[in-house]
Parts: sequence; structure tokens; C-alpha cells
Amino acid sequence: MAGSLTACQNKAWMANPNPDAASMSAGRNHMNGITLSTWNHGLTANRAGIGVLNGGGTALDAVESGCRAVELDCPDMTVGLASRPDRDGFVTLDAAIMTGEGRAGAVGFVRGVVHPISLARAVMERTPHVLLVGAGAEQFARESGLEVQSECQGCDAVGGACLSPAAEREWRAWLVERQYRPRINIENHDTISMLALDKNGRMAAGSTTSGLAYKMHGRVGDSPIIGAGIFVDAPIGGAICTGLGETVLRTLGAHLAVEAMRHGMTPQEACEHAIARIIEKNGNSAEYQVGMLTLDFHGRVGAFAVQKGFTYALGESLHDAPSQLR
Ligand code: SD4
Repeated sequence: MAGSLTACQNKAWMANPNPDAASMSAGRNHMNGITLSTWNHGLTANRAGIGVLNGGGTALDAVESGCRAVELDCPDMTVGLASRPDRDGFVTLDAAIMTGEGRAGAVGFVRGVVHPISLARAVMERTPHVLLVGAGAEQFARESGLEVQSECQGCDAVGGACLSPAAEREWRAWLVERQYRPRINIENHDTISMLALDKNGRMAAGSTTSGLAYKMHGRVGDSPIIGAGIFVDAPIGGAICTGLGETVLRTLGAHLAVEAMRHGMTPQEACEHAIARIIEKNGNSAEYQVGMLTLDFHGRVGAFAVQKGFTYALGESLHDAPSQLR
């Protein structure tokens, strides 16, 4: 039973990766741990995370480092300050981080923060709280010595002032019709969510995103909500989500998957179970995408999505997740 793993058993993946987890073979070349991340830019995150793990760093360091890499370099314009804005032209960012011991930190609706994942970690490590939002979170970022671009803050009536040229061009084109239709599997919602397991059997999860392009000002998605976008619990495992956050919030998707593993499901079964519940509770699954990844303390991996087209990175290889709709 997963719930009764000993610390020693937790490291079973190092010597004997589970043969049932087909995709494990791709991650096996990284003997210092496992990195598992959403979408194509998961490769960027994993490379940074692997570097940390190979240097003896912890899963927590690996996740922070992986998320930071995508916050700085996200060609999809879905993570970090160069992302597409909300409908009023402001880039507002959400992030969360959690460890297997149950420590967690998150930030929502922050502007100008270069590395929201590091701010989430600071909330976890330096405050008695789990979630800070908006101006208070930005103030805490400055107090913590984290980089905040001050021109991105304040109460301007109209945004657009500090968008990247590409994001501003697209936003202005979007303004012509102002249609908000969350679409699936296009570059306007590709959060980086990441799980890492280090050689000492510690696990961490993280997520950082600009949320949905052209969302309402003030909208916060699943990514910074512990139990929704990410969840990890030793000695069971962790789960991370991407996609239309409202559907994940209604079901606390990541928590659901981890609890399914606690009750004996494999990571793959847990993903499929959680995605099935998301579809059951949110109706017409043709209209949204959710991708979920799971990892247990044996190193077994699960991946499943509502729609086809959800890619994920395990170590340095990219995979297509199976999906409910084909
Ligand atoms: C959100 N779940 O804000 C995020 C968006 C996302 O891939 O994951 N996009 O709803």
C-alpha cells in the first residue's frame, strides 16, 4: 500500500523503475531524480531542474529553478511578464509551490513580479501564510528583495503600458472584437506546472502562469490554489494541472488525484479518475482542456488529459498524454 511506504522504499525508483510506467524509461537517465513538467516548455523547466538535482539540490530547488527558467523564457507568452495580458491589458500572474511535507506558498493576481514562483516560495518560507494576493503580495516581494518592475504596478485605468511588443500587438488585435472564449490547446493557456523527486526521496510541486489570456481583471485560476492546480503529500505522491482553471477549481483536481493514489490507484489511474470527475462536474468536455500529471514516491508517472494535444516532459523527453477525447 502506498500509504505505508518507508523512507527506503520511497527510493525504489532509483534502482528499479516501475516497468508499468511506460514513460519512466525516458526519465531513468537522470539518476539524481525525476522531473515532470507540463507542455513543450516543460523541457526548459526540466533541464533547469535536472541541473539542480545533479548538483545535489533538493526537489524544491529543482521546481523553483525549472519554473524560473520558463518565467524568463516562454515563447508561448503564457508564463512570466512577457505573457498575454488580461482583457484590460494587464499581465497578472499566479504561482504556487508545495513540498511533500505539506509546506505550501502561493501568490495570485500579482503584477510586475519577475519570478512569482520565488515569491510563492518566500510566502511559504518567510510568512505564517499560504496565499498572498495583489498589492500585498507585490509589497512582500519588494520587502523580500525580489525583482519587481515598478512600471507594471499602480492603478492605471488602461493597461498595455508594459506589455511585450508581441503581447501588445495581439491584445490590440483582440480588442477589436473583445470576444472571450477560452480555447483549447492553443498557446493562450500553457501554464508551466512541475513535479520533482530528488535522490533523497523528497518531492515538490510548483506552478506559475499568467492564467488565461484576456481573462477578467482580477480573475485567479487554479494554479495558485493548493489542492487545485498542485498538490503533493508524502509518502503518497503529487499531482499538477494545466488547462481551464475554473474546471479544476470546482473539483480540486490535484488533491483529488493524490487522494486517489492514497486509496491505492496507480498514478495513471489517479489521473484518469480525476479527469473523469472534472468532466463529470463541468459538462461538455469538447469545450475545454485540462491536462494532469502525477508522480508517486516510487517514481511512477501518470498523464491524462480531457482533449488530445496535451504534451508533457519527463526528464529530457517529450510525450503526448493520452486523453478522454481523441
Ligand atoms: C488557469 N490553469 O489560470 C491556468 C491556465 C493554464 O495552461 O493552465 N494554462 O486557469
